[in-house]
Amino acid sequence: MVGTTHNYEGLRAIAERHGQGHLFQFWPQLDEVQRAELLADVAEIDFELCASLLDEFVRRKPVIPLPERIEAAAILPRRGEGPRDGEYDAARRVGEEAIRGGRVAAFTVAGGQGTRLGFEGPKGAFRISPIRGAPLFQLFAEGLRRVGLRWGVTPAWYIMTSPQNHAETRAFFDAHAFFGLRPADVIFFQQGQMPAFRPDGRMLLSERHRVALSPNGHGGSLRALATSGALADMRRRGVEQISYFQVDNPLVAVIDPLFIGLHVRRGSEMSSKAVRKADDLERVGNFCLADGKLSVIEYSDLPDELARQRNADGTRRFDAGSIAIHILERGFAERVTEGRLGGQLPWHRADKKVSTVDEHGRPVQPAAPNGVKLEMFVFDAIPLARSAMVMYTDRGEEFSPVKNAEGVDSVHTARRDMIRRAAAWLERCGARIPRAADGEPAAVLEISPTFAMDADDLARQLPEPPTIATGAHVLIDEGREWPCADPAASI
Ligand code: UD2
Repeated sequence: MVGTTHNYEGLRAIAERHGQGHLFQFWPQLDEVQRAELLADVAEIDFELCASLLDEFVRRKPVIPLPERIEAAAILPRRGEGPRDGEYDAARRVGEEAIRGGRVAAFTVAGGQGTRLGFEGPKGAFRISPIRGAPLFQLFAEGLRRVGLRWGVTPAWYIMTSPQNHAETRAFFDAHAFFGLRPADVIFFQQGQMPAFRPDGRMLLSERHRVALSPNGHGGSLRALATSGALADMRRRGVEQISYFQVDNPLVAVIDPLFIGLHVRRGSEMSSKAVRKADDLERVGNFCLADGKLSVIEYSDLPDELARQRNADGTRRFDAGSIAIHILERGFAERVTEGRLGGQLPWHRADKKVSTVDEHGRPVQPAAPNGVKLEMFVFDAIPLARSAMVMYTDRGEEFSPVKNAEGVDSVHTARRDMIRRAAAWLERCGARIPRAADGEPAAVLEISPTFAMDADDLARQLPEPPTIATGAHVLIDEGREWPCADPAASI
């Protein structure tokens, strides 16, 4: 292997110096290919960074001090009512102008492993739509094509993968002809990784020749945008605003002119969408003012008595849940990622079961958490913004994540919510929707995002409302099938 010896000596010396020489304990028994893989893993590790985190986060459980003052944040409404009417109309126009000018790009964080979903493969390849079985990536691609049809410019799309799913994600787009997008406008890049540690600070091997590495959290996206050259590519293309969303939300509006326009007009560097929480303790981050700064406090960190607090009128005091939809100004992303440690956000510890090997190199599947993983969260960038805003959106319109195989935030609830939203849009266009006794639509409905991006768009497109019979499967699309959109794949 070219350069193996040199790499070996250099990397082993760095590992030894940081007390991690055991990563090489099986070296004499490894073949050439395995040695190269181990060296590639070790080369990924930022030993200095890891060393600086061990005492605070790994050897003991970090005590994250709560801010002294936690107050409710001011959240903009979804619709401009009364005096806001003019502002919202103007903002929508500003957003549309930015799109037409090619100044907006989409950005999907798709590096996570869909472990909870039990799906083998990149999560974006998961077939979710109720009739066509269109995968998540297809729905986002269709949303972008709709933007292109409406405003003449199809935004570039940046997709952050991880080393675990990068090749498969690219192959998936290739196999499906990029869902009709120009391949040059879909840019993939990989996020960084962190090793998992034993509680004593030693890094874990997942196999005799592999370090237990895993993605460093969606907060790693900022640094990855910079180091991959994606930010430079945006600059070349004239992109100024980045529309950020997670791969797991089939209802997301990939590009929302109103949201972009409000963000631009208010001079916000990082903007966010929120939904009203379903209950006091819903497992979403909470928007609040932490010592006067707009921030998100994870549900697990917000004391219960605060989560349950009420305003004088009975409404929930901390009611704005984070749905991980943001606009980042490109200049802001550039500013926070400057320098060697640029883009570092606070680290969060998670204790996890990590497959490893024993001292003889035999596989060990732990029954209880044996490893510490460290991740960054993108919302921790919000307090770094000179100016930041949050607006409410409607849950039924924009948020139904696919996280679990069953139960809450599952495949079932996401499909149900896609059908509910299609029904609401069709009703707005004058269609009569048959309903079951429990009020749910008694038909399977799907609207391709290429056909319409919201209810108004649908009204503009539909010559007349369709007739929908009980039990019917109604697909409204542009009449073209992409290779994976198998019409027989009705789910
Ligand atoms: C996240 C938020 C939660 C809420 C919820 C909305 C955190 C800690 N919590 O919950 O407040 O907004 O989403 O759905 O963020 N990802 C990567 N690389 C990584 C890790 C994750 O790209 O290293 C992506 C992943 O592919 C997915 C997204 O980030 O698209 C969310 O990850 P998650 O499922 O771990 O987030 P979750 O459910 O803890």
